[in-house]
Amino acid sequence: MALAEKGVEYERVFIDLRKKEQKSEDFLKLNPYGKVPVLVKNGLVIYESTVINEYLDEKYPEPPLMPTSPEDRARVRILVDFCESHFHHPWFNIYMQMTFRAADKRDKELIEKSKDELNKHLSYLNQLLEKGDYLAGNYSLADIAFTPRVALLDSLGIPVSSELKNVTDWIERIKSRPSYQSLEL
Ligand SMILES: N[C@@H](CCC(=O)N[C@@H](CS)C(=O)NCC(=O)O)C(=O)O
Repeated sequence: MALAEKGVEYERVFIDLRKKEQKSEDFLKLNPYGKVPVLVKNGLVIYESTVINEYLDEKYPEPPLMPTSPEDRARVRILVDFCESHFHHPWFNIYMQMTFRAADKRDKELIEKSKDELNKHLSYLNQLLEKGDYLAGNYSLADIAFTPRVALLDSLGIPVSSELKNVTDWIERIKSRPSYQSLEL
């Protein structure tokens, strides 16, 4: 989405996680962590989505995906970290891992616990969204960080409560952006 927002041309290379292609010798040469995404550009290799997105915002400044003041930038970074360290890990990740398992091998208690925890985090986002259309002022890397997670909630069986109207509207707002539409998911 960051690439699309910036209007940078790119080629997507799909890595099949279920086939563990991310742990292949060739892939590990790009990212020793064995995880997607990785940005490859004329021999330059960058991994970790937060680092990739900040690189893209610095390299292609228009349109900006970070605010200008150090204080507002810190706020965006806190939200990106919240997404990574509290929303994705552990709960979203646990939930996703469970759905990868055969139905009889799923831990139902853990599934319910992760749904509850994710909903608590969504309530917090709902509060933040009282102040505006996006998480931290203008559309930013904070919204982008959450996109691959929140866009999947419905299809993963974690419907966002209708009480969290700010969150449902925000997800629709993100999905209606040309950058999201261009992903051809
Ligand atoms: N902190 C990393 C996390 C990347 C990550 O967890 N990627 C997942 C897919 S969303 C992955 O590649 N999982 C496969 C694996 O861990 O083997 C980032 O933001 O880039």
